[in-house]
Amino acid sequence: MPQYISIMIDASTVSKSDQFINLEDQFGAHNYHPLPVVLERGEGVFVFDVNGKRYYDFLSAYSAINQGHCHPHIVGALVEQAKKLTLTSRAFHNNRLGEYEQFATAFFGYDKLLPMNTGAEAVETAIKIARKWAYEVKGIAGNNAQIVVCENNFHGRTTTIISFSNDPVARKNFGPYTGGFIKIPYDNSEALEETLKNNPHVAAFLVEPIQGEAGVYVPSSDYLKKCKAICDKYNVLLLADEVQTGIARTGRLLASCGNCSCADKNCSQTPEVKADILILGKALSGGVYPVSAVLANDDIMSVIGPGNHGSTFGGNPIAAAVAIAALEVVKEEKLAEKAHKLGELFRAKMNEYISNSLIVKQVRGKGLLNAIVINDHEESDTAWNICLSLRDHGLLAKPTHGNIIRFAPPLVMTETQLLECVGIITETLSEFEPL
Ligand code: IF1
Repeated sequence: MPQYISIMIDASTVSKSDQFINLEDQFGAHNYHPLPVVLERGEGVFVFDVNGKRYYDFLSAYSAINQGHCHPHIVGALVEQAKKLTLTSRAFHNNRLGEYEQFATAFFGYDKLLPMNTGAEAVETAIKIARKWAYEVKGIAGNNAQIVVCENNFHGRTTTIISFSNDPVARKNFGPYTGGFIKIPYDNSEALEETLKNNPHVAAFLVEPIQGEAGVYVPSSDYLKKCKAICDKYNVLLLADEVQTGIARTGRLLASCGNCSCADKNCSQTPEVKADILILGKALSGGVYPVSAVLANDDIMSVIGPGNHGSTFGGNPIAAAVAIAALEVVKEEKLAEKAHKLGELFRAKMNEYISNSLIVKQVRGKGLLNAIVINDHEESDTAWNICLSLRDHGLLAKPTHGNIIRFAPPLVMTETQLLECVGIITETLSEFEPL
């Protein structure tokens, strides 16, 4: 009997959601363990499942949907461009790429942009540029360049990137691993100085301004500033992976902006710390299309020449049109300012709850990238069960590292909606408090 017939028979006895889940289970590789909910539509801060139930989205596709689901301005740009020209490859020019590069370099304050598609590709690109710069500009002897990274980093899934991960689940049995990386503790500028002082072969320091996957760890406020000064002292490039923290998520256009209050003063285009190489992805397209980018000034980007690097889809006209629209939304709707204000409110409300809670230990984060720490051991299923209950109450979130729940709603949320969500979250949590 053909496979699809057996599925049709299942359909009469199994719930609608379970049918979709079973299909993935049967025909898809098992590289994820999703929360059991099947979504079919999104609008702004909401997603809707196949039964029409509405949820607040508190994951935003891991911060790709900062502009909200299916933002009409971004989807409009996608549709218009898709009807005209979708892909040329970089063998030929297209009439959208240059316009996008001009727009984005002005937006972030760099000379040049190198377009890619996914975050991991952009990280790989930054690593390649840094190594080439080390040999051709800094003068490190061939094949000796080292890149300093942080413990508990998350930069993507390629073989090189997982080589310098210390998450056994992401890395085990994928060797042999790529060499040339030195791992130091996060939020420890002394460790960086110590490493650079003793090693003339370091090309770059690759860092997340806030460690997302590790559980939303916000470093001390002067960490990046100190790191940048140390990097400058030893002629080492600072590579900021803002794939998750960038594009207004943390209350300013870029999280590497430091601890100034530019969200209030609208000075987000002149960050306090300016990375030598800026890595963007996710919300660069508002989650509408895979768009990533690496930005740098000419003294660094000029090491890349024809044939050194590329991608069939990188810089395609749809990506260019979508990214311009996505950045326009960030600016026009003042999403950095909104994330800053709503984030303060969210943490204040959660702290009120935590002061009388036994089940929640802490809330931490910046802007609308936040997490709560559940008072249980890392292997417990409490956080997972809380997320199942949140789902039943109409709010979607996902645990990270067992006992941590990340809360990252779209930035287009209103204050009234945020307060309603705080209500849903605290009510759900109270069901889990010990009696
Ligand atoms: C998954 C995490 C988030 C990233 C940073 C590069 C990339 C990511 C700082 C790579 C990607 C994603 C990937 C996704 C889950 C998600 C994630 F929990 F795994 F860590 F967001 F927190 N730099 N993060 O966060 O970008 O190639 O995926 O476009 O791998 O399951 P990508």
